[in-house]
Amino acid sequence: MTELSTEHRPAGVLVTGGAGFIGANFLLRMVPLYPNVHFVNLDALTYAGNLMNLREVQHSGNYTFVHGSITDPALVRSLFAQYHFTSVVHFAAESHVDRSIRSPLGFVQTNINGTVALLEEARAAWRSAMSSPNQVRFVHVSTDEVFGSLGHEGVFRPDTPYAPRSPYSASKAAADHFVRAYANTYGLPAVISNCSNNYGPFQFPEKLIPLTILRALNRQQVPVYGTGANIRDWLHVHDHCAALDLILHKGRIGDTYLIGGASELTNLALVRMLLTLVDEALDQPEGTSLDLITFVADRPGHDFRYAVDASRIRRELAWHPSYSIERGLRATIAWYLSNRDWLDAVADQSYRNYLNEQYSL
Ligand code: NAD
Ligand code: TDX
Repeated sequence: MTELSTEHRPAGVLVTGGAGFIGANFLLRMVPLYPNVHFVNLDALTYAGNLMNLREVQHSGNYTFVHGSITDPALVRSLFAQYHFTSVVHFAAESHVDRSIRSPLGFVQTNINGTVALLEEARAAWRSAMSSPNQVRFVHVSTDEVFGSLGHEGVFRPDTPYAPRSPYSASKAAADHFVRAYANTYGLPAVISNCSNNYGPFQFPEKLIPLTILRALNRQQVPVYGTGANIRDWLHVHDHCAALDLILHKGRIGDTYLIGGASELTNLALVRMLLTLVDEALDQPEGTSLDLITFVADRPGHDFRYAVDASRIRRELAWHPSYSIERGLRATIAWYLSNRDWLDAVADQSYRNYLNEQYSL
């Protein structure tokens, strides 16, 4: 279902989940970079939503925050009517695999039902615009986990069959299928991206990298699941956001772009490198933090390895990751060290009051 596209020129962009980790990094890039484009951030502010992430743009004239859920059709409809969006960039989701194992239903509600509700509103609002090429565009942000688990060899490609194995990845896979169904059945101009594990500023410290940094700073044990042999491909969030910027403007309607960091490591190698770099950043003797590593029970159904073939986005959109893993980890540690107020607010949960303080709700 590919069709060559010239550039899409967004005027108003609905960003869902923009108070989360990747969505916030995306807005921090896009709001100053495109001052003539209005960005509306619709976020339900679950535990993962943090308006402190957006302090740098919160007073920008081309940025508006709306507190609400993608599962609320009347609200989404009213936003389409008010802002006449040309584009949707859909990040909102429940994103943590371990939480999905403990309670899958919330993942069905947001990731599947919420995505379909959003697609319905886009379809209704864009009924007459959908036939004009590039007038409107729906960018769906998904994960490489929809393809399942690899052994030591091989990579995921855009045509790799879906084989999700956790409640999280099953819910993301279902969402991807609905986006394709809307493109095929109704002609909704959609592009899907499936990226590998992100890391960088503003990531909630339930995910491996910020969890390890936070616990090392507090001299707490760092849990490594199983033997630490599982492999992930790490992508710096700034590289991911640069890719999404290109996809929003120049991605081919109907296509799927795989985005990876070309930085595959076992979890144990990653944690060891990270702890060594933390020691360096804190001026501690090398190896001080390594004794914090603690092997714990494995994640049920733990996918062994993810790796993507990102050649399409490299070739078609001239994107490539700019961060090596070492440079990215150094920058990330430096960010967490110089943003202790953010880490403290997350640790003591006071970030949840930021909404009331800033928006007098
Ligand atoms: P996150 O958990 O940090 O943020 C999710 C955001 O969505 C939060 O701000 C939350 O408040 C919001 N949200 C949740 N339910 C909502 C609802 N019903 N309505 C509106 N907002 C809602 O997630 P993230 O790591 O920034 O991931 C963003 C997207 O990228 C997700 O779709 C995720 O599946 C995908 N993704 C993430 C990674 C990664 O490594 N973090 C990798 C690949 C894909
Ligand atoms: O404490 C831990 N110890 C540990 O060994 C945690 C939290 C994780 N792990 C392991 C599990 C994974 O193999 O580290 C690896 C990375 O774990 P997460 O940070 O939870 O990420 P992952 O499960 O790989 O999924 C992430 O990347 C793909 C995001 O959370 C998803 O939203 C994204 O789609």
